[in-house]
Amino acid sequence: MSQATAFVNIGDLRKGHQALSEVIETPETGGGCGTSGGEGKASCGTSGGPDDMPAEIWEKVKNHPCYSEEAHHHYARMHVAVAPACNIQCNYCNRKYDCSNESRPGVVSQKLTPEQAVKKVLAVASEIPQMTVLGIAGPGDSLANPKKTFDTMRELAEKAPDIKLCLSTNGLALPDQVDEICKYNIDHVTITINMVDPEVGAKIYPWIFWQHKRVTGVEAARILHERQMLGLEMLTARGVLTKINSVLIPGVNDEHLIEVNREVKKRGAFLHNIMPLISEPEHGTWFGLNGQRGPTAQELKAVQDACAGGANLMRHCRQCRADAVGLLGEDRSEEFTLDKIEEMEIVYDLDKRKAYQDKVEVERQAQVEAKRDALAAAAADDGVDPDMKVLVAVATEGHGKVNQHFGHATEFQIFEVSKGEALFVGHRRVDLYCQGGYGEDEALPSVVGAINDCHAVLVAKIGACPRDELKAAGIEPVDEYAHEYIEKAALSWFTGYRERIARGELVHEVRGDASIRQGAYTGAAEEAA
Ligand code: CLF
Ligand code: SF4
Repeated sequence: MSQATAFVNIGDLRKGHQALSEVIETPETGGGCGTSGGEGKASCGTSGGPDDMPAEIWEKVKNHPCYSEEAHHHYARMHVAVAPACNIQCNYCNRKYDCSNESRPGVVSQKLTPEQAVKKVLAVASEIPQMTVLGIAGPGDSLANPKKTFDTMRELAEKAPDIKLCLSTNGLALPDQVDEICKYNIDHVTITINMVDPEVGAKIYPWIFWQHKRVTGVEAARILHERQMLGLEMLTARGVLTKINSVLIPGVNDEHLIEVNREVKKRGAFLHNIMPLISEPEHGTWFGLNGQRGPTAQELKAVQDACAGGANLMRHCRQCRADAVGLLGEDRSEEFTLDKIEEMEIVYDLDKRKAYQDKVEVERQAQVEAKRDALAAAAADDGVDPDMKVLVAVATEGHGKVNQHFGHATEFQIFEVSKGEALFVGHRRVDLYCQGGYGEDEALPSVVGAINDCHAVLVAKIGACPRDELKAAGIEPVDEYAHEYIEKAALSWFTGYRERIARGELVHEVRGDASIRQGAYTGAAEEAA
């Protein structure tokens, strides 16, 4: 791929965008992803399809759950924890927990040797045919452990040729490893870039380990910044797709991330993933222990929106563990512990995997067509404000459908719906409401808090008690679109909502802010199901 091709993706920042404070104060009906559009293609660029990018790039992203929002409903990834060491210190990281580069706090249950990792990948691939991507994302830095990382990648490139290889790094060692990355066809590289100004960087990174010694302060941040930019430019020149992860730290780098977006776009980054800081005292991080808070849902969305406007912005990141397995948002790693793998019959059957993925593509096409039909229906003039946008929460366990009971949801997907679009704009983790057949009343306020900016919640089923409480909070529980495709369901509900406004049955009101749940337990759904 040419260098020029790599630059097609992150679009222009919204021209003359508002100050962040203005964006945050804008009611959600007037702000949001689509509002910043209108100057080109939809701002949530990862929802792009084959018509939005060159064929060779579509081939690389179409079944990568992180690089394509649409793919994440259908395809899974896994991480192998072969890289324990790190060459820098971030103020949001406590290695006892995990790598915030690419994960939520939570211990890695088992660190693996490359041999164990390869065996685990083949075991997962034989059981989960929709697992299409293997990533190395810690628990330290993949490139601070180059031998373990590349030994794993080399064997997998031979033994599992249909699996895409992916890695994540803080970028310090990246320029030295670009040749190795290309040698094993690692087509997707994530660099965590939280600043382009070393003064800002000094508030995030207390030290780096560089050329056999520890470097601190602004000098450390300057070296890290230069290595990150150089590594990004080198990958772009070699045609490797890059994703930039940025941790949004209120008061430290929030407005600065707009500058980061501009700089990484200039250097050919494919995607920018702005994630909320996860920071609780019990995580033992410097930020957590010193009272640094994470952003609210509206603060996060405001920064993402300010960076949008044609950009490929990732909004579906789940801040995975470094040993996660499954669809984004689910974690099946417990099914694949080393002792369980020992007892498994591992049959890596390429034909079987391909046949399954062909079926997924048929389903995916049906989802695209359902959305197209629903958009046509939503376009009719109904006399209501044509620019109205609302958020809806959706309970789903995959396949792009509204197919989960309210009480079984450990996260809700958030879609911004207007007459012209139904866009994925994020997810909210929640405490599980249903605990073994009965509702956990204490969990309900936290669920309501997590989706408090939404007008409706679309579910497969919901009990009377949570239904009443949601209504009382001004959130409409909707189960009439059970098992329909999400975008179609959201657009159909929205069309009906507008019709009720047009008939004078209800008055549209702006919703409030929502809270971002920190490190919710995501494995509980299976237990409850
Ligand atoms: Fe893993 Fe990262 Fe590759 Fe994805 S995760 S190394 S790009 S395969 Fe994905 Fe997880 Fe977010 Fe990372 S949702 S934390 S962006
Ligand atoms: Fe932790 Fe990752 Fe930062 Fe290293 S790069 S300190 S492992 S968050």
